[in-house]
Amino acid sequence: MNQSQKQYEFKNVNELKTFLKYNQRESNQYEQIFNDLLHEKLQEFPNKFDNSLSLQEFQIKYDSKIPIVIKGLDIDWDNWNWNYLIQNYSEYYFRCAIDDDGNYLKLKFDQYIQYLRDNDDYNPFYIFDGDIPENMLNQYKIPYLFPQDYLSYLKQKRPQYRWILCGPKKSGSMIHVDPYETSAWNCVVLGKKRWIMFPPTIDKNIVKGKTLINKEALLNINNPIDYFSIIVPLVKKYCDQQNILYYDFIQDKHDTVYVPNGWWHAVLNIEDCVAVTQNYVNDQNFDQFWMAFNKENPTLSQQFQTNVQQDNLELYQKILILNSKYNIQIKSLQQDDNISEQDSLDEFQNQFD
Ligand SMILES: O=C(O)CCC(=O)C(=O)O
Ligand SMILES: [Fe+2]
Repeated sequence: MNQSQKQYEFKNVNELKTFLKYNQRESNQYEQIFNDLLHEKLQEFPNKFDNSLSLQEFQIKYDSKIPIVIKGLDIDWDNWNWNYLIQNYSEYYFRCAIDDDGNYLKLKFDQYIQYLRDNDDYNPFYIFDGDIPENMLNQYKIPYLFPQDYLSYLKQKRPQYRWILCGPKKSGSMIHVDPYETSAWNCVVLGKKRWIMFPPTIDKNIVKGKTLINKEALLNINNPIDYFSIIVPLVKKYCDQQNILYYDFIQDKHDTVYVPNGWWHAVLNIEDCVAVTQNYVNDQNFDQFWMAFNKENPTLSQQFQTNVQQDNLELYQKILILNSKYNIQIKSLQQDDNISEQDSLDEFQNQFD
């Protein structure tokens, strides 16, 4: 959220749709396309582990390098079934849309659940909320593979970095790379997702379909079903021809997907789905993070460097070496310098939205 952004709360989905002047195309045609996607035969995902994968092996072989799936990590969330969530959160409002001005649009959870069950939209509203209720936060532990969390040095200036995701089948996320070279984990508590992941080296215009179909056709591709059914086969074909490694796979209930920094990904919820995701910076992606962060968000970078200087001398030394190696001009803030909290948040949050 930045200063000009607002939050609007809607008591039911019709109010929200009226506000957005929302009208969905005929969804009948999407039923068939979605069913075809469900029946597509995918290759077995190769990098599957259970919690016998050691932290050391993860860091050496996979972290910041290769996507993996870890099965059965979220045992703490066994009580998160639909009934439990409805009973405990029906009065809460969750962000399930953003309008063209970047305002956050929230719906009461009991109304959202009704919508989730009744809708036949081809691109349904998707709860994607970085403001997780306190009593929900207490109910999950960060998986043991992700102990370091350097963004915590931003302290109270830290922008949102973890999200609750809840959506009906057909909802999902369009192709993107997470901001500032952060890596992420994503754990499905209920339901199933289909993922496509392409490596950082692939041409951006190709993953976005720009060089693969004509401009007018591309304009209509604004939802995960179209991305998966029209663009994904073309990008996969290109990758096969060019020998580029990609992953197209299903994330089952209680699977945690690890997304290395820089990897492109799109997600389609193939069942009604609840997930939690968190972005992080650690030793493995720090160098890339620091370069990207300075370029895109100088104000917050300055704050970050100042806080690290106070709290972690070893990391601070690393920053100084990177600054000199890549000619990054950054001065630590003086003790009493106070950057505007809002400025720093705006710069960061806009990257995520
Ligand atoms: O919809 C999803 O599960 C993907 C979420 C995601 O990619 C993200 O939070 O950056
Ligand atoms: Fe993402």
